[in-house]
Amino acid sequence: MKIYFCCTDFKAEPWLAALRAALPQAQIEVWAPGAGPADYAVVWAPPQQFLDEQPQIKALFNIGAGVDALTQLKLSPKTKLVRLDDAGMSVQMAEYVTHALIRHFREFDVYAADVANAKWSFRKPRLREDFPVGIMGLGVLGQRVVRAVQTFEFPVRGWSRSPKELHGVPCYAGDAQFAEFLAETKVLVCLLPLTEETRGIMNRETLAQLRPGAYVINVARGAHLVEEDLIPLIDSGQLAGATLDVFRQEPLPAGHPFWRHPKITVTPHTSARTLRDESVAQIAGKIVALEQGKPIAGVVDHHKGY
Ligand code: NDP
Ligand code: OXD
Repeated sequence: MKIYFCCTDFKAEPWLAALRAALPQAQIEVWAPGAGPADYAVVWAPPQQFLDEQPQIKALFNIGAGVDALTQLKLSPKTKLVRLDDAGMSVQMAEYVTHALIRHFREFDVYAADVANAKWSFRKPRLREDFPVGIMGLGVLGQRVVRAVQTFEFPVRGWSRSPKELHGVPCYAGDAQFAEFLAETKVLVCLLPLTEETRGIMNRETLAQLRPGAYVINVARGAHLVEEDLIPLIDSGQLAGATLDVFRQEPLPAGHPFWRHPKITVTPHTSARTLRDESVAQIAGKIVALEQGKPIAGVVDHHKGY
């Protein structure tokens, strides 16, 4: 069995070593243009040439949860595309989102500024009932974040494409219930896949439907947010601020206004990192299952785009 590794932005050597240890029977190499046909590939943002040259591939394993870098290429709907299914990312996402939520709710940035000036100050306690958290995307990551937010007793609601039943969580689904979901939300968390339906979903019109003084946490993809619309909404007081981990252009350009806005916190696409050992174990297990003709989880629906 032959497997190619074709991952932009990842150092190949440690991945090759881990994959070879997990699948000793396989021949595993870095893909190069013109290379012969392989059975499987481990990919992250591969070039179109790779897809064009490897139409026979039995499955492409994306080493991330989001497959938008692949769905924007010309990809045969027959190609089995498999995304990472948690693989250690959901607990990281839960940490990141609860950290951003609690930092905002408890006004820790204000304390940090006071402490920097040796000022001993207190803020008036706020009520968590006044900070209902709305999570867009109730998949693997969204549902883990719901649980984390519930631990701290914030009211939480969720929105997804298809209806869901989650214990103690009002769930909204589809376009018809989007406005109702937004109207009740004070802290909006985006954990959607980037598809043609979700691109630009956070914009002037939708963000203005949140509760006044709402806060935005975007941990999904930069293109979910119409970036030009955010700062005017914050400066007018309609929004209280935002924590952003993802951007339309990454790395975020040095001159981008998000870097220096006092009410925007920027992190470098790090909310849930791909963990090599967990990812390799998951991918190797799925390759073995496919070779035995067994079904696997995490196969992307080309029609839905995630
Ligand atoms: P899943 O596929 O498990 O979940 C996606 C969720 O989004 C599902 O609940 C789905 O609804 C919902 N959804 C999709 N389209 C729509 C729509 N048009 N309207 C309403 N809801 C919709 O994905 P994961 O939870 O594993 O990952 C989510 C995203 O997080 C990834 O696609 C990626 O972009 C991002 N991510 C970011 C990382 C980072 O470091 N910043 C790390 C990892 C992931 P339904 O349940 O009905 O299908
Ligand atoms: C992912 C990511 O999609 O890291 O997994 O963004």
